[in-house]
Amino acid sequence: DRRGHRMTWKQYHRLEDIHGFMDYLAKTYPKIVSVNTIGKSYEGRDLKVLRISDGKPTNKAVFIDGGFHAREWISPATVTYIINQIAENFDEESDDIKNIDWYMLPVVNPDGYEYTHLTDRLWRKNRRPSISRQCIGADLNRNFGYRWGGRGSSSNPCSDIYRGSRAFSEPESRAVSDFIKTSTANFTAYLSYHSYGQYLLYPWGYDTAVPPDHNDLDFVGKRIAAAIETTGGSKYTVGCSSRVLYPASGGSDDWAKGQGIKYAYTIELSDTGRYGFILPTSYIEPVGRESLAGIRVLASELNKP
Ligand code: ING
Ligand code: ZN
Repeated sequence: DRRGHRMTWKQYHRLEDIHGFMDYLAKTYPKIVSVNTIGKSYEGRDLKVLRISDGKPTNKAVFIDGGFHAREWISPATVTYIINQIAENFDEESDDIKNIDWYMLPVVNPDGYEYTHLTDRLWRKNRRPSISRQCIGADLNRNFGYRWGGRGSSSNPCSDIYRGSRAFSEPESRAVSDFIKTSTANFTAYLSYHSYGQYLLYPWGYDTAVPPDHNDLDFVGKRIAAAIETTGGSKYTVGCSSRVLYPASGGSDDWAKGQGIKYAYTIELSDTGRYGFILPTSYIEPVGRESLAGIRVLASELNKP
């Protein structure tokens, strides 16, 4: 269309529209936006990360992803909402936002995402057949290599929480970890958007233990949750994932924390269960707006000396 892309935040969009939107931003704002394909999914789709940065060498970096689980459509919609707001208004943004290099991967699981649009709306995993070919898909959020294979994950390829045959057996989780590990960016926060339940979760997922700096994670998490509630009214429960939700090993936030990224969170977006995964499109803008308020608070916390 006139704007050069087809994204709206009034509908859920197919992968092609999301990728077209990212490429449009890179083309329109080449001084601050770039798009990098960090790998391919099992079925060969691009894994595209968008970077927004003014290039200051002193900037900290934040990695944000969405779409780990195919059916959680509000997640890619929210990540693209955040991208749109920061990229389109970068010059007017606060120094807190400008002092961060933003890396955003809206769809970690593009094969699953397309499958939920075409065949099975409630699909969760990726689309790689297991060795026995009996069942399809691994849970990408059980496939990361920090305490892989423990509680809250399954060795059964037919389970929705199948962990894969080994840590990073899946091309999608492997690409995320390779990118973060080899990047020269100074990552100090990692956010992974899921749905649903309205939780702001921090490690560890693999066990009910908490990291030594859990008070910092809890403090910043509660500030983010307060900003979300003030902006949009949604109440988020903040806590250690294995305690407030359930134990789950092989999650990306545990792995990010294990890499030394201090503020590692999994955020379960709206709602609390009325619609669940099938969240009406009228929620996209309100959820995006309040999530962006949370991001602004995170940025201000990261900019404190
Ligand atoms: N929830 C996350 C899941 O992967 C989670 C919750 C994340 C628990 C990280 C523990 C650690 O099960 C959804 N909705 O996918
Ligand atoms: Zn999820």
